[in-house]
Amino acid sequence: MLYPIQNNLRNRLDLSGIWDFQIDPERTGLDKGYATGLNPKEARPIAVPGSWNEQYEDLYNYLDLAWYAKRSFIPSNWQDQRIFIRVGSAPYFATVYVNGQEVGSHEGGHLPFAFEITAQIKWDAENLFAISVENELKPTRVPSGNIATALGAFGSHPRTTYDFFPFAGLHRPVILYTVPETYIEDITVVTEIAGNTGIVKVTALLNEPVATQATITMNGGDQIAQAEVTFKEGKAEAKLVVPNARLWSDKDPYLYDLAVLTGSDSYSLKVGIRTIEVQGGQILLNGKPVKLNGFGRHEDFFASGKGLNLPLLVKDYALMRWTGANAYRTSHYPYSEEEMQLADREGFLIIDEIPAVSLQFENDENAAERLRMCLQQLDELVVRDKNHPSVLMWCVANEPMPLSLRKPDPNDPSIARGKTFLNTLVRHTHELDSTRLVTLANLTGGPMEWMEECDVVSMNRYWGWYELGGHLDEAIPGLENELDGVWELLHKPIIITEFGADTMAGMHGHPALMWTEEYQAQFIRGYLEVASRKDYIAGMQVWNFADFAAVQSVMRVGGLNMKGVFTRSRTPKMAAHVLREFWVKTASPAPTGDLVGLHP
Ligand code: BDP
Repeated sequence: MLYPIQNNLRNRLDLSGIWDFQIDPERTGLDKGYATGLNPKEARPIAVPGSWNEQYEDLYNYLDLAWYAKRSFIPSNWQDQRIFIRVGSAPYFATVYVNGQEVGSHEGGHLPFAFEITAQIKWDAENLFAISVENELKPTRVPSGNIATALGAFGSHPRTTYDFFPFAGLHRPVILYTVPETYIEDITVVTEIAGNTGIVKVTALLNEPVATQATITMNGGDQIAQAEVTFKEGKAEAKLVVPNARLWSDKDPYLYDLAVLTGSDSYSLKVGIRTIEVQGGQILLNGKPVKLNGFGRHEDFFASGKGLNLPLLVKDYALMRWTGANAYRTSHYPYSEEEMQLADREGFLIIDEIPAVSLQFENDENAAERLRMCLQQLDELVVRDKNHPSVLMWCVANEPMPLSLRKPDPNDPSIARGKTFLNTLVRHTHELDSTRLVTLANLTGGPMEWMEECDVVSMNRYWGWYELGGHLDEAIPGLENELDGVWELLHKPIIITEFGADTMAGMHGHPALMWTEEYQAQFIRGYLEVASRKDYIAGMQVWNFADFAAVQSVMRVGGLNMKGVFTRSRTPKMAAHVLREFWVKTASPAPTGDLVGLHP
């Protein structure tokens, strides 16, 4: 699943823009011929990328089937190429039609899929691209909806098991791209370091098991490494040696240009030379301890919903840098590929997560269905993101929970079922990628035995909010005790992947009461002070970077989760300044870079 690029041998045409759109709650659109064009009297304009829920007030809670349609000519000089349509993200189930013919379907949001459409293309007329999408909340989907949760939360609308709005639609660009008849289908880059030398192992695959010659080049300004390779049965491997390699890190995110050139095709990508490992309670980046300080986030904004919003992305990176953050988790699903490219360039350290949020293990049947989906999501994520130096760790689940969460019962069968399920995910991920770390985010009361096979222990903690709300004097020492206990038990690096307090921007109090900016600032300060005394803490990630849309419930004022240290419109709350005090004051010099330059 290489990202589509434009070069002298490959083409791409981004279909982003205004599409026609029509909802289909009766699911009769196919019979009515929507695959060959929507009804002009009923269709309305919609932006792609974007969530439909934020674009029309009457569609806010609509999650059933909807149709998108767009017409486009194809350049005539594409005629000797193979043509694909690629959808960046369409939660949850999408089917693609070209000129009325179905070309394929995909299940699961947040990850790209592509279908070959060479045979369906018309060269002398406009082509019609139609995509149906639905994001129904179902018990066996990942993440699940319309099912009771062990959290026993108040009823919410829509009825998710998770705390973010289930936005729907074509969330990322729809791209047409071409490749030659025989093309480079995949490239895997793995880097190692030996002294000052960088070793870059490249494996390239062709779409056919043919034999051919190729050149692989790594270019880094005045440094060039090159290898001549032979594809045998469609596969070639090379080991490039880069003396005095400039290593990739959060402080110096240096990227080399790697190019694979065969007789008929060429593909290039950015490569960062770096290693990642754990040693005792520390995470080592290029052999040196590193802390992953930053945030849990969401792809979320007014009007665009979960749609790719490039100005927002640039702005958020500048704001994160301003706080001194160097890391974040793609909570609770894979973020856009454009964002991962920015993370490589700007030196952010990423924990890359699949959409396995709030997993339950109530019976074997449902667990088997969810496991199938989680494994598919891991396969698709690792294939998509394996070459990003920014990705240090895969996160296979967020807050999986036993049925007995609220009434502890050691004989609860969902504990053993959950352990088998989660161990399967962790092992599968290690098999897919032995070069990165694997974790899962544990919630308060979640069985610690579920963490045993993880490289890093991720903990989401709300002492002082959901537990001991308002009692920071008890909550903070309680946190310290719990952390020491987990370290004693597991002896692995610990990242607090969530900690935070809902805060109404502009609300103040003395004393600092829950929901005031003062309370959030004290809460975050308390957690960071504890962390600063613990060598085994490998990172602190505040929940959340910004306020975000959640489902309506008595817990969410105006449908928003307000744990952001920035508001949804990106105004800092007091807590953002606390982060800056801890992370900018204590950090080494910031890297240079365009975005960093915006905030000296
Ligand atoms: C955690 C979840 C996260 C929620 C957060 C909260 O991982 O998705 O948004 O709590 O309640 O349990 O704010």
